[in-house]
Amino acid sequence: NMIGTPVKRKEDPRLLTGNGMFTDDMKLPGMLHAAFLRSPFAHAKIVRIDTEKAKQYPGVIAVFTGADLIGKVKPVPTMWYVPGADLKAKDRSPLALEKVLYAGEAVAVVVAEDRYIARDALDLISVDYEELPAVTHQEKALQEGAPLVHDDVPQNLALLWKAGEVRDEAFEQAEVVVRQRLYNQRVIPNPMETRAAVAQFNPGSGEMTIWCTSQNPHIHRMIYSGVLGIPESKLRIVAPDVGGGFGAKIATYTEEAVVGHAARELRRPVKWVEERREHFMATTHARDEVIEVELAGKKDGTFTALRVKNTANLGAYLSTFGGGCPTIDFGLMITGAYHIPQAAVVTYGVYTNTTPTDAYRGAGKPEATFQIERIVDLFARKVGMDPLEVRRKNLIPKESFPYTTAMGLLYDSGNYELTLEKALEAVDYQALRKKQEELRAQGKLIGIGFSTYVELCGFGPSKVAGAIGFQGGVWENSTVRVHPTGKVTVYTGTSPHGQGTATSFAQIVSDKLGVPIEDIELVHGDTQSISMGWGTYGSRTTAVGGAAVAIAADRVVAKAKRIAAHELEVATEDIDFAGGVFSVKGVPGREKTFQEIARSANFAWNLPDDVEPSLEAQSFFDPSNFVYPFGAHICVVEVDKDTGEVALRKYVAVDDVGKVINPLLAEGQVHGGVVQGIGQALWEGAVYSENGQLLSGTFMDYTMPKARFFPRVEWHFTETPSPVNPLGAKGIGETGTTAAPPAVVNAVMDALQPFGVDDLDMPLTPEK
Ligand code: MCN
Ligand code: MO
Repeated sequence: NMIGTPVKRKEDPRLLTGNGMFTDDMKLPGMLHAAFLRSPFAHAKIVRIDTEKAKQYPGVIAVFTGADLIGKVKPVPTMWYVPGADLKAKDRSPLALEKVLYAGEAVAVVVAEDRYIARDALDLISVDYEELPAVTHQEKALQEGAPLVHDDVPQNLALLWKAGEVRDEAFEQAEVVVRQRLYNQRVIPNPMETRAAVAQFNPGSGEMTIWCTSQNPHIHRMIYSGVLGIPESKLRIVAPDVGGGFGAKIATYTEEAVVGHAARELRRPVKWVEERREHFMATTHARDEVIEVELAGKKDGTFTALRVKNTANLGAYLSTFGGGCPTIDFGLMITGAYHIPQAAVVTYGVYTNTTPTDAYRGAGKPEATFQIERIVDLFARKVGMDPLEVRRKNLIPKESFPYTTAMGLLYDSGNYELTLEKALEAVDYQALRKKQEELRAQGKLIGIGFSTYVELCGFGPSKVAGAIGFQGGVWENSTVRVHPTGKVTVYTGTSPHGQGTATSFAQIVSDKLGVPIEDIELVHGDTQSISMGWGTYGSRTTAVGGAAVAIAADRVVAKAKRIAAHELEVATEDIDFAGGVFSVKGVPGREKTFQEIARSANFAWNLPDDVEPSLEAQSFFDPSNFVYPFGAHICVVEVDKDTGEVALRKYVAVDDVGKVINPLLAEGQVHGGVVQGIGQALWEGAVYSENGQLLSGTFMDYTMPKARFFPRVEWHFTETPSPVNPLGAKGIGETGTTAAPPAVVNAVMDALQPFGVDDLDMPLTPEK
């Protein structure tokens, strides 16, 4: 069995020997290079743009402004339209027209013989701006008299969304109510590879190919097709090797479309590679939600009602899925892993003069988990109970599954106590508390923090998602193709960019077909390879894409069995298939290998009459529900009394993602996710000046987590299978960023308890 085995990544030998092919590695004959001029102001009128000098610069081929693109490149729309959400969506002009709405917005593009010339020529474009007052904070933007980001959107209120219901008495008559205002700060996703695009146009056929750093090429094709006015049949989007995305490469941006248009207009390929400084401003940011939470309950520690208000900063435009993160993704998960009979949420999505926000690893679920896990700790403090006991009292018990939450989601499976008990065992909880007391007596500030989370992922069950307000189906597509040699190519509509999917999918296929992993290749990230696919995000690739692969492989086996039966001159029911060998039941030695059948299927001179040639099958898989991974994370910290520095002493993660396909890759996902989550808790945070300048615009000012900050992240897992896919697998890609921030903040607040400190905003810097 390959599933469950820690197979090393098939991808690595190629990447580690420098044989990867990233977008910036592409060199096409006659290729030109683009560079974007970006607004230095957060909010300004463009009075005049003079590009003449830049156009004269030797080596410059063309300069385009917003006005040059009118009628040629359409505005880029959002994909987030939810019935019932009062939405004022603003499509994005590919290059700014009359006004710029955030520092870093693209104003013009230079296309030149090389990237240095293009970059130099940017300095020769002169733009007269008339600066306007800017607003960067969502609560200020909502106030009367605040500057308007879009003149026709009053109060800058881009969207208003509500769900759930709580009766007023639930709070008025409650024995205990705790309230807290939490700020889930703005973070800036930084994959190793910045964004990039290469576009090539064939003026004879009208066909265009865009290679770009995409997590979802088919969605990009769908949107760019409309934006560029090229039918999907003539537009090909390819994601070559992609160096990480973390959600920031889901959105459909404007630069890629502009590069495509430049290639069409100039009839030469055009490349653009984002600089890191540019990336900080031009690629979507995330989180930035002011969350006011109220939890009602009883003195014995039982929760009775939850009310949440989220005021979310959407930035200057509504990014592709920017509206989804603080609404549905966040709002439906507010009750977390607890039985809370009543719950309600309201989200105000606000335009500001900042970079648009969109998904970042977890996309709404980390914020939901943060608010519930923090308020649970504050509740425990108020009723004078150990946060562990409050959790035990309110976690949805095993017997209650399938369980419908107050927000209307169906948690179809779970065993929350199991992961909690395993985590307690791993840290030796009783002994740890005793040790904490001893060290406290010596004046040391030790804290223990919990996060018992549940996450929604595996997008998505199209019908369920449609019923709760997501529009557009998200299912998955796979073809398993067997060549005459018996070697296998698997096609998927998912688009991995670091997760190791070529390995995990090969494991799935290997178990089904009995073919060695080395004989199985994965093709992904190319709109030409399959009809439609939905990409990699929302930890959906294994649970939805992997399931499609498993089903297609089963169909291959079913067909191969019929061919084998024909060749072995028995009925199909009399054929056994195991370990890559078809054999006749009860007749030792009468057998055919999978490879032999692959050859006969393709050569086809001896097939049953009703069997078509070739050995290949497809699956379009749309699960019946989301998947709900869960777990318990425990963090131990020490706060230095003199410097305020937080040191991580221990971190234990116990996750249940159903069947684990590859424990080595899964553990890697947990390490990466936890580290990013702790990054948000302790160090990361975007900072804007009052007038909208991004002050944390380089790695000098924006602290990324570093390996030396961490103890070993200890990982354990339990396996409660998901009932909604044949693998029983749930997603693990975002569990770390979802669980870790509250575990760390709860631990630090526990450490600071002797000082009566209840809450501090992330990041928990020494200064705070
Ligand atoms: N896996 C497993 N068993 C399971 C589930 C997953 O063994 N039951 C392993 C598989 O090896 C799989 C990997 O974990 O390849 C992640 O699978 P899954 O949870 O299905 O998530 P996706 O493949 O859909 O990846 C998306 C997820 C998201 S949403 C973000 S954001 C994120 C993340 O993955 N971005 C990443 N992890 C990342 N890892 C890297 N290196 N780079 C990114 O940009
Ligand atoms: Mo993601």
